[in-house]
Amino acid sequence: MDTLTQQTTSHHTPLWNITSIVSLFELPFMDLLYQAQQVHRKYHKPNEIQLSSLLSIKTGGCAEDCSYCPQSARYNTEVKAEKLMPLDEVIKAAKTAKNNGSQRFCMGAAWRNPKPHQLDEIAKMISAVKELGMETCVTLGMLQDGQAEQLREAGLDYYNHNLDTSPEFYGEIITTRTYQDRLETLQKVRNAGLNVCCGGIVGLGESRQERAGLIAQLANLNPYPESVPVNNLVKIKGTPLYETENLDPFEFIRTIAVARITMPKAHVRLSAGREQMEDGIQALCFLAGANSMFYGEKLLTSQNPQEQSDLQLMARLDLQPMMANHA
Ligand code: SAM
Ligand code: DTB
Ligand code: SF4
Repeated sequence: MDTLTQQTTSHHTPLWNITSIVSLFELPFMDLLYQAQQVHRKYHKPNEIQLSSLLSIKTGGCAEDCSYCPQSARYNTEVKAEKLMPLDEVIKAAKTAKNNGSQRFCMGAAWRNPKPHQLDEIAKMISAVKELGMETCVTLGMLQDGQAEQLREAGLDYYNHNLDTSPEFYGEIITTRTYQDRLETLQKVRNAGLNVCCGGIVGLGESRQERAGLIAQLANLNPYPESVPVNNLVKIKGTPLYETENLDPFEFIRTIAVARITMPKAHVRLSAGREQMEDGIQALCFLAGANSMFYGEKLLTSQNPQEQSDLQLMARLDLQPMMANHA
């Protein structure tokens, strides 16, 4: 294992090293999927899928330079900066998501980190969504001491904060915050007793070794995240990664399978990128162990499949929505 990985996981003996994870990626595709499906069946109901809806409560104008992101103020994309959404609009969107069958409501803000007065507003939103009987999740960037506790007291169930890619490739994608910053926020979330939602993006131009490096980081978190979103890069015009070459969809499926094997109890979420993905590929993602997805026609700023088409896909695959409160 390289030094950086060792440093960042030095609080315990790493369970997974890069070599063993690369070996999983290198298995014959059918063997890998078979192994992933066996692990999946041991820990999860094989025909259930967890549905989360996303809402961008603060869109655009972000100070960070994440080179995939349409919300960074540094890139000229179609996303325009907006103010924090008022509470009543958030409640309205959450009610709609609930009526459509979603069990978790995730609110995202395009911030480097939330300021204290902003966190007070977010706390109100969390409490209101929680009162509707939904699971709550937010993704607000880096957190200061005490902020995770404030969110937890408001009724937060999950905090999403992604590692995005391997420590080695990270510098090619983001320069305005470090890998260590991300690990520190994740530790704060964990210490506050919140569930951790942490994953990454594939198709950024990283190598297989680097995809394995991301999975190693996630799987070696102690404990590993309860929820692991695997995003396929959505290429947005105006972002530096717009012209990145498409990743072979089977390599994306391999990444899901390796996440499933290394983090057996986690909810592995087939996240961004489904709108651009054929039904057959999505079905293979579910076979590889994905048991969660974003439901609702919009992600944060980009399109997700229409509810009706997802309901049809689920019916064709005999997948049932997971019941709330046991995720
Ligand atoms: N601003 C906060 C932060 O980055 O910590 C929270 C919101 S941010 C948009 C949440 C995550 O969305 C990112 O970490 C990234 O993994 C994912 N994401 C953003 N743009 C994406 C894209 N074009 N394709 C796939 N995933 C993307
Ligand atoms: C995550 O891992 N993926 C979601 C959620 N967490 C916040 C965001 C995907 C964003 C895709 C690009 C967009 O719609 O702006
Ligand atoms: Fe900002 Fe989050 Fe987008 Fe990075 S991913 S530019 S922090 S909104």
